[in-house]
Amino acid sequence: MLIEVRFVDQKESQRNSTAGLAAPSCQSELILREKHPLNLEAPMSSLESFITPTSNFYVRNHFDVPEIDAQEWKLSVAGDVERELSLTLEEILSMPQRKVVCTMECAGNSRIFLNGAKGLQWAAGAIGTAEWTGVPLLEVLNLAGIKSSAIEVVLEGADSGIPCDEPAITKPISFARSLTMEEALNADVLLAHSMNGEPLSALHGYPLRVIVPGYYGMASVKWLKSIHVSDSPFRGFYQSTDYAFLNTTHADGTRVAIKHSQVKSMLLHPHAGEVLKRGARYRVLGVAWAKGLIEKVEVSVDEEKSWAPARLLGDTLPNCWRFFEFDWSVPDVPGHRKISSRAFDSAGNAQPFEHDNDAGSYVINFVVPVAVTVE
Ligand SMILES: Nc1nc2c(c(=O)[nH]1)N[C@H]1C(S)=C(S)[C@@H](COP(=O)(O)O)O[C@H]1N2
Ligand SMILES: [Mo]
Repeated sequence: MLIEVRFVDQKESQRNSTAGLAAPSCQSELILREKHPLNLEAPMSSLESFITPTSNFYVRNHFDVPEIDAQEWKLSVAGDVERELSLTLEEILSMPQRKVVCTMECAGNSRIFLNGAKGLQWAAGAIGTAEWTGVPLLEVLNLAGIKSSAIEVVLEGADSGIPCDEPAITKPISFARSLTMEEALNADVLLAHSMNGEPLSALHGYPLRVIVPGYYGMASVKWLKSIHVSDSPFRGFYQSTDYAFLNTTHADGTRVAIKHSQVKSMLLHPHAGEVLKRGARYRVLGVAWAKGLIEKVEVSVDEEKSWAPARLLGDTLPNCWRFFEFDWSVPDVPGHRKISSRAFDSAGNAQPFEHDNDAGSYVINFVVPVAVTVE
């Protein structure tokens, strides 16, 4: 299989960096976090445009990328439906289309800030924003006809394997997640065939993937092979063991799935370890996102004693990140300084100062100060 991105070795990029973050430069290579399966992270320096170029968009795989022949490929729709379907790509492409722009973040993004939590050691670049084109999932569900007994829609990818560090699992499983009926019928949930105007690449789910705007990336199942409409709650591994809250359980004792993106912001300039000129005027730049809309962002340049509003840039778009800036008069005294940003969403949620331990090594959205040196 051809991989169309170039990437740099993680250790190499760490040598040139502070706190494990890729050294900011104009390089656009993804950082290799794991070879088998392939996991790639965007360098922070490549996250400054509203749309993330596909070549800089992070890749999160649990298993090897499946090889799919689009001529042979079919999407099966079964379960609690009036008519079972087996749709070719051509048939899907002839259905009503919709474009959705949204930010997608891996639920494990920023894990390095948990200092040793198990899992891939993502810095802050397992995030990106893209324009997706596809058929709303509800169009396919309407075509099949949902029975009144249906409560969930299970979306299954064509990739499979045995998850590592899971002795209880001895046979290959596939990557699958479910949506409640209400979630599945949101017109913005797409079966996407294109990303940023081009057919999906193999790494991003060719020929068809799910896009669930406003949710962490795990909901957006790649290499979709089947849709199963179900009359009972799905309790698959990636729904109720992995990507699930530790101390929050259903009545049957299984864990509650992680779903919505929680409000978060990060600074792009300055980056950790940056050296700033004393007395200079510095344009602090960052980005904030949440499910829904960002209401405001505040910046602190005094160790989080006081906060001042940042200027939000660009238009406000649901489920999309929003850049912000803040003019800082760098103090005239040399020394170490810390800068923090904190986002608030329109649903009234504030970015927290501490990690929610119930989320385990996921949902890492707490405020992380950036340490700089004034010279
Ligand atoms: N079939 C399948 N879908 C998947 C995954 C996977 O491993 N297999 N990873 C999920 C996770 S955890 C994330 S964060 C996103 C990443 O999408 P990307 O690789 O296009 O950035 O895909 C999701 N969909
Ligand atoms: Mo993820």
